[in-house]
Amino acid sequence: LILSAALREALAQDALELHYQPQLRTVDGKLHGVEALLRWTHPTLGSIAPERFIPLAEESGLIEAIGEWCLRTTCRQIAAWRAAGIDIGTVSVNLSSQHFRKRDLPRLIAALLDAHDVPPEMLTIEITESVMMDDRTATIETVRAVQALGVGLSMDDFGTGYSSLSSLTRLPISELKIDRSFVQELGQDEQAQAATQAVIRIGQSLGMMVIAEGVETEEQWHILKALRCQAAQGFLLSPALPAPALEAWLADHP
Ligand code: G
Ligand code: G
Ligand code: MN
Ligand code: NA
Repeated sequence: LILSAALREALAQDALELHYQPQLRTVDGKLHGVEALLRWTHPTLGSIAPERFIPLAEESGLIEAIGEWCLRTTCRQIAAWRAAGIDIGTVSVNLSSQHFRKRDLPRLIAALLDAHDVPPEMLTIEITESVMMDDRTATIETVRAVQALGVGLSMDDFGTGYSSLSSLTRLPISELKIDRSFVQELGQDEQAQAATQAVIRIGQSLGMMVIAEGVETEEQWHILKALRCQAAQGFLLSPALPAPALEAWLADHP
């Protein structure tokens, strides 16, 4: 309860930060885009992991304001990169299933894209299968309305939740993210590798972009490339970085 009050205060004081993790195409190692990841450094407790404060924000209802802050900050950052002539590809933002219960989410996204003159195709929204668990028709309609804006929709942590296949066909998903629990087994476990290969094929046969998460070794990168997974992100390539550090990283990785 105390931590959620501190989080509320951090949001009010603009003390949250977004860091951006590069996603590289396996075919040529060039930038596909970046994923925006939330960071919170508490003045006395230090850095607090999103695994800890996101569930707290979801329970306390603060998640809506946090998601809105992430969308606004991302649109502002995309505008700054565009103004500086930096080609960043697509920028992905994580939203919780609660956001899709609100029918005004598509209007909010449309207003932010418009205010910052951001082309909709530069923005991707990452959702998890929990959106499907929430089987109110309003949720599905909201997801469809977001997609209708021209924004990309990505299924995060694919393969770890429930009803994986039905969520891919019932929602207008354009991108699939292979969870790092699969990636970590590549080169170690044949079954996990077969499962990863199957996921890549499913994504491709549905016309989706497939991105692997949590790539930490050269071996994982080469296996993903051989399996024709289109893009990957992970500590091997780069952690999530503050915008200025990402710009420096990009200058070093043409
Ligand atoms: O960045 P890190 O690996 O610590 O993120 C851990 C978890 O927190 C991941 O599941 C990630 O999706 C989630 N997360 C990170 N940033 C955000 C965000 O802005 N919104 C939501 N809802 N989840 C986030
Ligand atoms: O849930 P989501 O996939 O959105 O979260 C991505 C999380 O994974 C972020 O918290 C990010 O910091 C973390 N992450 C990014 N790259 C790696 C990696 O190579 N290994 C591990 N273990 N975590 C990673
Ligand atoms: Mn994600
Ligand atoms: Na994930």
